[in-house]
Amino acid sequence: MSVLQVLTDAIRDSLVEVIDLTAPLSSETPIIQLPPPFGNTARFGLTEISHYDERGPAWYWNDIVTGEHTGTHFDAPVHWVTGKDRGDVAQVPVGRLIAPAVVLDFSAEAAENPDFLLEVGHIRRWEADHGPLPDGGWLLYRTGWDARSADQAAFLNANETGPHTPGISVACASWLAEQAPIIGLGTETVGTDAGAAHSFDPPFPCHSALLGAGKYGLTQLQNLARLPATGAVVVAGPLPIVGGSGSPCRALALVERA
Ligand code: 23J
Ligand code: MN
Repeated sequence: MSVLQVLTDAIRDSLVEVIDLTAPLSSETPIIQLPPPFGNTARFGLTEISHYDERGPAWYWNDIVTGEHTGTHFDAPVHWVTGKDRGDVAQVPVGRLIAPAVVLDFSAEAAENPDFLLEVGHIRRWEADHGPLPDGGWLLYRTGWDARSADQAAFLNANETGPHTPGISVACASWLAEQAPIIGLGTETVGTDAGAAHSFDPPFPCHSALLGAGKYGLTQLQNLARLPATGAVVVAGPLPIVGGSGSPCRALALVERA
């Protein structure tokens, strides 16, 4: 039997489970909030065109309003100044949108400390137990933050010193960009960087290093708790927005059930 026949049979028979990693898109979906003087992204919104009425008696449809970086979304290299000469979201090779993924679970650490930062040593210890990070695949960073995603205030977790959400250290971001074989980093938080990363040196090191190295970001993921540490396959579907810096994205995982 062909590989694809085996796969589709396995999905039909629930030997391969399809898990949705995507947050529902609505006007309630949390968005990042940058301080002045920076610009901010739009909330997701629907504008009704017709609803089986005089504007269209047999059809319902909407226009959508959204930022490229609203909700579960894909960061393309050109999103950051370090990647300004690299690809936009329409130029991501489609073969990279289906890739293996590993899940590193630091939800206990993040529950203790919302500013928890992943270090290279954490990844090295994880690799000692589970093997190397996947060549051409995703590092999905579980922090438990998806449990907060229905509530913008809890999700951004900001106080007078700014947002406090878990992330990746400067050294670890450089290492993931330059040394690790991954194509990208997926997180449960509003962006790939820690809430406090505005004051890191350099600021926003995940964006800076990974996108500068031509790697990708995938954010506001859900249901990583349902994935195994190794062996999942991620299917990511950003829209091919010509010239776009990113896109809302349907992210699915395929997981083999024993
Ligand atoms: C612009 C500036 C800073 C950040 C971001 C965007 C994101 O997190 C994003 O969605 O790419 S941290
Ligand atoms: Mn983004």
